[in-house]
Amino acid sequence: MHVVATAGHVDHGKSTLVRALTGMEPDRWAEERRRGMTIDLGFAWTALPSGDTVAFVDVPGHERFVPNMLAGVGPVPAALMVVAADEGWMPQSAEHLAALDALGVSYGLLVVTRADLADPAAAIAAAGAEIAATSLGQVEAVAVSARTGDGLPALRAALDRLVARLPAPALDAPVRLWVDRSFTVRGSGTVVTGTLGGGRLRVGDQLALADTGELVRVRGLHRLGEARDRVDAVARVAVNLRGVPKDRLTRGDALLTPGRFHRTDLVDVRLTGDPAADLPATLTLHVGAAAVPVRVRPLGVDTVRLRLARPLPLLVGDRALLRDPGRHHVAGGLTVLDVDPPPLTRRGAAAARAGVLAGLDGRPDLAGELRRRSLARTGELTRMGVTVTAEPVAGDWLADPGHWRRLGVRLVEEVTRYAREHPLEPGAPVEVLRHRLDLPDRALVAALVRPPLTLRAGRVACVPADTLPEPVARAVRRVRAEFADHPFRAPEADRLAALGLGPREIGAAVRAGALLRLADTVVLPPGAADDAVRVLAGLPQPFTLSAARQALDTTRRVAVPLLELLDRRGVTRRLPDDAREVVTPPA
Ligand SMILES: Nc1nc2c(ncn2[C@@H]2O[C@H](COP(=O)(O)OP(=O)(O)O)[C@@H](O)[C@H]2O)c(=O)[nH]1
Ligand SMILES: [Mg+2]
Repeated sequence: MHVVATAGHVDHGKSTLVRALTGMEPDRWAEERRRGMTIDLGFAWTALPSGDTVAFVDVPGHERFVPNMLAGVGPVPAALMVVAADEGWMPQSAEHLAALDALGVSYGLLVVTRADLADPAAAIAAAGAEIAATSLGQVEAVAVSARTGDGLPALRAALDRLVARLPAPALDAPVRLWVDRSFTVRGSGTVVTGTLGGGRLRVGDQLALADTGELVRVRGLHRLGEARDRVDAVARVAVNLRGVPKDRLTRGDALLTPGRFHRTDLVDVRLTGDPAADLPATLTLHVGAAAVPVRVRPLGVDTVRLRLARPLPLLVGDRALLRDPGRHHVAGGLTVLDVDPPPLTRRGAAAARAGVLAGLDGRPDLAGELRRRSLARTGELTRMGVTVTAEPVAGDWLADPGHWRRLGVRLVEEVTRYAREHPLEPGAPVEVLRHRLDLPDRALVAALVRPPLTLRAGRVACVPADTLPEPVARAVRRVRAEFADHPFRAPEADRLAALGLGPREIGAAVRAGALLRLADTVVLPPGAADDAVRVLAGLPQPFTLSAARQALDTTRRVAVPLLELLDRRGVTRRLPDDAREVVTPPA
């Protein structure tokens, strides 16, 4: 299916044309039929000669209903510009064309209607020239009379040529269905309709409501009035939602594939066409079927920041339109450049931002996003419309390669600096490093650790192990000298303290391999455990604690934890009667 919108001045025959092509009544409201004027969007469809189906979104032409017109045109990629042969180019022809141009609509036809009332040549020439100057470019023109039926077969053939040129929809794309109508059906509950431009919907799907993220379930789907289990883009679709209260959804809301869109109330955009120098500070942003008041902050020559009155699920590259509702006039089109722009708080930030935006074109680009953001989560980027093809550096984090290399260098510097500042600690805590490198996640610190860095017990150290500070090294040498005659006689705690060896210094010496620690303040020379096994292996097996103590020439204060250490290492074994035996004799 293809979807095409009408556009053009009021009373130029848009609805009559849709009626003639489809046999369906696009004006749904009694008031519309009574007044003979389209107020809201109308929907109708027909089969073309090729067998393809085209659905029409028929829009109102009256200037009071331009917001309705924009809601219909917003999600539709092609338009029929309708001009009456007897009236020619009119103000609303111009505003509708400006809207199509602002939205970047590039597929269309010129249909000159009421050709039974006047020679269509002048209207074709005038309208053709206006259209050629827009995003639509040169379009095919067809003159028709809905009254006589003249030109309708030619128009059907031209429609076939038009829809054949439309780009194929991305069926694997996430769904963003802009709601253009919402109503309740007795027994079914809430139904919304919209133009599905990409992706596919299935009965049973879970979708997120764009304004709150609330999850809802698809209870039923209709396409061209028929119930379906599945509807693929492009399509006009009616979605019956389970558990959604009446009036919960209105035009401009959206149904989304959960987790795939970034809701934003702040965007940086490029104005297209000839942006007015004196853009009003408040305007209405029209995108998809939504219309939201925005505050405009100029940044560069053609770039501005928009603060939206409520968040919308926008993507980089989205086309939208700014309109001045007071002055009934399309102020301009725009392309969304950034849906998650940085705050502009520092002095000069706006100018710097303008410089960045000057280099953006609204085409989502992974390398560029990473260059600007340095680090980003995969999900964050896909939610902005960026296709992620790079491997994460850690978890779901992606990094700009240059930034990542610089972080690796800085990490070594920070670890070394920390070791200087805290010589007694076994390395810098990951959290401290995360903070110093201003990283959002500890996993990133861990991922940056590579030789000469090591990560152990939540700390990053630089190998070779940092040498002990001189006073500690000196104290350790003194202690070890005192072991010379009685290698298993550990100095008392106050002796260690007198030498300047408190728990932290002892810890540093132990980690440096300069001492063996049995308990808080019970230390031996580093090879003492192995020496002890050699001594104990010479005893009659099994041996008692007392025998071990005597053989080692030491006290219970040392013998008990030393034997426990050897038990833990599996070189001695404790028997049920508290005696021990050496399991693995020393080599
Ligand atoms: N003679 C003639 N009248 C037409 C033709 N198309 C539309 N009209 C009349 O023009 C008026 C406005 O048509 P309508 O379709 O409501 O215009 P819209 O506002 O553009 O939708 C109606 O009175 C139609 O009957 C045509 O081809 N020939
Ligand atoms: Mg109409």
